[in-house]
Amino acid sequence: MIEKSMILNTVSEALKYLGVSPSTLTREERALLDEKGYVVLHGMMGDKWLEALRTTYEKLMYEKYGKWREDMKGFSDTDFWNHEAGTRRLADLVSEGEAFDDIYAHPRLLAAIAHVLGTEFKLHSLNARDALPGQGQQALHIDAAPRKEHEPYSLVNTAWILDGFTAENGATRVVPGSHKMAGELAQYVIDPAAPHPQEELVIAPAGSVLVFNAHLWHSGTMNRSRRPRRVIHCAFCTAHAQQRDRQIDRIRKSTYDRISPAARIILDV
Ligand SMILES: O=C(O)CCC(=O)C(=O)O
Repeated sequence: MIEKSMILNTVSEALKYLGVSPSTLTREERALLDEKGYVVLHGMMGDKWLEALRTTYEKLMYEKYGKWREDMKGFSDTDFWNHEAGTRRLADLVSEGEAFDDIYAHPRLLAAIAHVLGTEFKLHSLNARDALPGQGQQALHIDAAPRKEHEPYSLVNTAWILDGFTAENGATRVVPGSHKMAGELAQYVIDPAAPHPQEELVIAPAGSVLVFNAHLWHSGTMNRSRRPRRVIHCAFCTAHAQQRDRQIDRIRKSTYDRISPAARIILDV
């Protein structure tokens, strides 16, 4: 248990106090991150926490879009950096509810981030996304700036799966190994909107977390079900990069006071 008054100065110290070490992940999980560029961590959210996350998620979405309905009309998102018609999105959830506090401080998650980025990292963004029925197909893309050969990775993204990913409901597609390809995706793929011959659809139960190197080619797919497919995306960048949402300017005092010193280090506040 970390005392609220404890002084931690670095991510390495924060990881140590959270009990994170390389062996927090299995050898196989680490190998999947290295070779395929992604791994699904199972059983990350228990039933009670999942319910709290879904409830908070729906409350915030209700405030923004009104009640979710299967026949809801597509809308274009006007206040989110990545406009995407037909998709409910929320940005910067850090100070939007206690249920989110344990996401970016989860030891297994942090072990995965440290495996890819080393111990000099911080939260980049904490957002939510779910496509309405009949919507959500995206072109393959990467979330990080293109990397030159031999440059280190700069960003890792994660999808906290609140509704199990199925073959029908718009699961994320990924192209295994593509994180190793330096340069622009357009150098390799003529039509990023088309199915890719090597793509895999990530099928995973609610409560699990997809961790993927943000240089991995990936995209949302169309939600062909009649239900929402809700995820929270929690991304991490290297320590000297700019956060998507600069927490030092944005965090509410009540959030700062509530979270642990280790979580504050991860948020860079
Ligand atoms: O939600 C997903 O399945 C992926 C979303 C994504 O890649 C994006 O919005 O950039």
